[in-house]
Amino acid sequence: MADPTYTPPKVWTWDKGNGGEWASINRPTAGARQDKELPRGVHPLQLYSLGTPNGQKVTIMLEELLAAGVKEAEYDAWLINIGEGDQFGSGFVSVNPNSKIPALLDYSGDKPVRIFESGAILLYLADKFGKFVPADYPERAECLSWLMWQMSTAPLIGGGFGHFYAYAPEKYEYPINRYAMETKRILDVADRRLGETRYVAGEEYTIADIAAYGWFGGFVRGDAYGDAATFLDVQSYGNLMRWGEELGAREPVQRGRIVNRNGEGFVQERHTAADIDVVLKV
Ligand SMILES: N[C@@H](CCC(=O)N[C@@H](CS)C(=O)NCC(=O)O)C(=O)O
Repeated sequence: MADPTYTPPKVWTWDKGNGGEWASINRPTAGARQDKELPRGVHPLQLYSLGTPNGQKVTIMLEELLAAGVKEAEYDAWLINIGEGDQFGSGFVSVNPNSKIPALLDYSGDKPVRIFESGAILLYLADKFGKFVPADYPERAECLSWLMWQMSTAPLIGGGFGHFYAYAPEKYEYPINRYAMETKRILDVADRRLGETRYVAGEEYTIADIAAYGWFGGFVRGDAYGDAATFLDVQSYGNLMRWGEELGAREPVQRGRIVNRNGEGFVQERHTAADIDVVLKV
């Protein structure tokens, strides 16, 4: 049972046994924990990821690019098992010093380019291929503003609400209330915006939608954090539901969502389109 009268000590120290779903991999230090090279496939784009909300953003984007006819967006997607600490291997850390999926290497130029942070990867791919981001201002500013907004909200939804609602060793009322309120406020921002425009950044489908769907898609489908959609009454956000159902019906979204995940109906690693086709039976 948590101590309800906890008083922080003058200097914080790490309590290894503090429990919770991710306790075994969490440490208060950065950097590589073991030597481990990353695998490399045949395509210029090498993605190291896991099909979490942040990981799905990138595979949805790559599938959208391929569906739009961009053949150069062919990619190898390697599974990084964050539960087993793959993100702390030396190869992964050299691509993302922050040890979090997703991370991308682009070998198409003279020198490999590394990109980490899902928002940066979306923008890199959008700019590289000239798709899903407006070229001109003010539309570009609107798209980037909503993209950054999404990036800023994800830790509150995932690290805040999702952690305390689904993963913490006990249900604590204070943080669940705090982050449920904040998550509902964020859902309301999206709902109001989608009451004004068809897509998040305006009338065009952009990387702002792809980023937002990674997180809101689970609430719209009702598969985020157990029954969190009921707890947060997500059905009441009519504009968000309309948008989420439209995006969920897009074939590239359905393809990207299943990549780098274990289990039936999912694709652990993607190296060709056929890896996904065979699972979706298309
Ligand atoms: N802001 C980062 C967040 C990435 C992130 O939090 N990734 C999580 C999975 S969704 C992760 O790799 N966690 C592993 C860890 O914390 O050790 C992004 O959007 O790329």
